[in-house]
Amino acid sequence: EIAKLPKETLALWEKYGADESDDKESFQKSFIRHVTTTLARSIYNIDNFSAYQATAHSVRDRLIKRWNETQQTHTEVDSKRVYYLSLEFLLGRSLDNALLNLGLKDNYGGGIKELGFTMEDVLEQEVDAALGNGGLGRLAACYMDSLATMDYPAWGYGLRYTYGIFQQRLKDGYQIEFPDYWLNFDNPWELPRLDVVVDVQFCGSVNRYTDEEGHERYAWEGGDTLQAIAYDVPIPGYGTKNCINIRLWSSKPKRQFDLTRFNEGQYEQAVYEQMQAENITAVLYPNDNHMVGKELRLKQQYFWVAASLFDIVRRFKKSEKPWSNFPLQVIMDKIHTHPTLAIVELQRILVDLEGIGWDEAWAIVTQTFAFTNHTILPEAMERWPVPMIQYLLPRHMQIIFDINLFFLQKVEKAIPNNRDLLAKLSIIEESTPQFVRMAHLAIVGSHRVNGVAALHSELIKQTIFKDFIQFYGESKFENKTNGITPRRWLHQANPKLSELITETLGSKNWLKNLDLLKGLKSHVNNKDFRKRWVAAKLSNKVRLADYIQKATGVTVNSNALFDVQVKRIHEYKRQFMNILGVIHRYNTLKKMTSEERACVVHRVVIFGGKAAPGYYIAKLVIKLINSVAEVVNNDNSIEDSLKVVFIPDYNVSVAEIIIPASDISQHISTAGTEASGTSNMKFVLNGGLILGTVDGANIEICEEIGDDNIFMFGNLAHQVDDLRHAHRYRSVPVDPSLQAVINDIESGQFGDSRIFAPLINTLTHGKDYYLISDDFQSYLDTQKLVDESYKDQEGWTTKSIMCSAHMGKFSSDRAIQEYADQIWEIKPVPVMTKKHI
Ligand code: H53
Repeated sequence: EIAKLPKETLALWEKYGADESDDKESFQKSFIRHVTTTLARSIYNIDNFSAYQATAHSVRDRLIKRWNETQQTHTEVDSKRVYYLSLEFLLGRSLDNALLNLGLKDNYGGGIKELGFTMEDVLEQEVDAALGNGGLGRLAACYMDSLATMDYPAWGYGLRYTYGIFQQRLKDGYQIEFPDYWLNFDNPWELPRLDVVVDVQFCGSVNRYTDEEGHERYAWEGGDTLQAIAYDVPIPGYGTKNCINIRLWSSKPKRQFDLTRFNEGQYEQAVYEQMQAENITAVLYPNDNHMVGKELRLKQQYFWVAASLFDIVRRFKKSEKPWSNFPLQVIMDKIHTHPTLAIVELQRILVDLEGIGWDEAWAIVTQTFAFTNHTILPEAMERWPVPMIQYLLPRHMQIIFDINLFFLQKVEKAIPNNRDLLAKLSIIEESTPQFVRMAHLAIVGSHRVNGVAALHSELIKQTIFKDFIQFYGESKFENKTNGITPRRWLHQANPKLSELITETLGSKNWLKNLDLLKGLKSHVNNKDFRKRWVAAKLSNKVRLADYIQKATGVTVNSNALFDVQVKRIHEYKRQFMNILGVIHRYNTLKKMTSEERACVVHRVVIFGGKAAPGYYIAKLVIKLINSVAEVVNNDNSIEDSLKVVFIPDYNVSVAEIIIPASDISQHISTAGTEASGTSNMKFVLNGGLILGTVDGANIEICEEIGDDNIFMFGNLAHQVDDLRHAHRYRSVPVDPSLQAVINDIESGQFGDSRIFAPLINTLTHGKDYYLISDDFQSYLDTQKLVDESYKDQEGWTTKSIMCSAHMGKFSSDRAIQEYADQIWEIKPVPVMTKKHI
């Protein structure tokens, strides 16, 4: 079409097209232009926040240019794209990341200084985009960074929640929640696409009819229609022109106003309905690894998959390829069971709207989807009541029943006369009411299923999906160990260490090929290198100590051992065991003489993490941590040998300060419960050691870095069932060291002990489901080993260097490469740079 334009028009586009260069002067020009035009301010009234906005807008201009070129290239090449469907994208801040990935940081840092600001102050102004709860959401963000960096044609699809994960504050040691209205100011990192609007239908009824060719067809009619509006979030790759897109949907009513109602005087009713529609994307559900069966959540899920599929199908149809090509053009990875309705929606589109026969449609659907499972916790398994789906999505419920019927017929044919197996595999749980088991639907509707760490991928085959192996065999199930992006989690979060690594290895290539970190091994005995390694850690600890002072008022000594556990507060993650261990340490210190205490390693125990607002026991753990901190931190008799802090409102930006500063971090879930964990990888990559159980990715980290460089303890996954059984039926005595700690709490050492009774009950009367008693002694013993090792500072430094050097495997680039080659079957598409048209 461009070819048809007159030459003069093309010449104008050439001449005036956005020429956003990357040098310092161009940045300064664009900064000043944004201050005066976009922000309508002047040199007289510009503060750090305005400086942030103007910088962000200048970067955004450059991002958009790359983003446009990427989209144009992908349209022209039209190769297979991967669509990453995730209800959570925990992106954190964008400015620093964009500056580094685009290679603008140095020029812009210098440029902004000359304009009277510092880059540090400007970066501090940005609020986190916190559209996720924890590991799952942050993994999605890391994967988008890798997909962009490796030039893959990829899209993310999610929801644009008006409120992200709540802000956590502390009052009297208790968590209180505040809404996270992150869109208070304009958000320069999104491009509203008000022209990309999709209708999404709910409720109504299904009518059967016969089409012109005499085929029986179904039409879903009536009900309510809402609209999904697209907001695009550009994700720049590192050291490439590629800039991919996350499309987030926001809900709004189809009609702005019900005029009849309005005229009839029912103004409030009309506005109410408008609000109902906007409610769908109002808030991120604040539960991590826990299903809450709220109707609104189901509506969110369908709203999101319906809008995304419409968009994907529309893009495919533009190419005018036959439907059989759909799986050659499109692969969708379902991030956990949240988008499972997409399977049903695609089948509905193909059968009801496109008139394709059931079997042909089903073959297309199953080839199009892959399913990544992220947990085996029973409370996180999604099940929806059949009547709820029937009411909201009547046609989908019929399709689910049909999918189940045909699937069970196949099972019956392959393994006849096994009613028990049929009941176990069925997508429908035959209870009252019936439930739809989303994980079963996800397995049946996908051609591949994978877990997220080696142990987890084995466990899903042995436990929750065991019965499916009987039918499918093992080949449908595989492992893709998680990864993290070294760009954000080392280069950006730990500039001093990043600089040292680059200098030592002679180039920045390690940022795109993390295996190159192995090159650090040959420098492990180099005195100067070691000195700088230690200095980088210390300066990160000083930075964290400052932050702790500001956030909690507690003064900590940067020379102490920093012991960190930051993650969602959950019983299976056992922050409770950590704080019980702290009480044991405290009371041991109290019994020591001053001389004895002079020989112990000083510790700062740092906690951080949010508890789901309705998770009573997790919230009590926070209260206990703070009560212990209060007593310990004010006890002069232990002479600063122990400090305990709970850093409020743990989020991505806070993680960027905490992780580089840790000496040891704790990943101490009950064996078999943490699917992978990803912060473990971040800590070790930054030269922090870990204290962990034999669980999730800890196991593979240990394999890579060697067991000399990690502190592992506790019972193994295969022992868990027997141990639980023993607790349940034989009432095993509580471990004596643990009993002593329980007694301390019950004596009122940390305030009114009645407050903590429900928590203590989980150990005593509650059968200790997470096996704290069974692991407690080995936990304490291993903590002693940590102290001993830390006394040998030289030895510790060697371990720290060896840790980082062996972390190549845990780059999200490796993980994405494996997904791309082995599951998604997609190829990189390098972006072709064009002049302005
Ligand atoms: O997903 C992470 C894992 C981690 C796992 C986490 C997760 C959530 O954050 C929420 C729901 C869910 O099913 C799983 O707990 O072990 O590392 C990324 O795979």
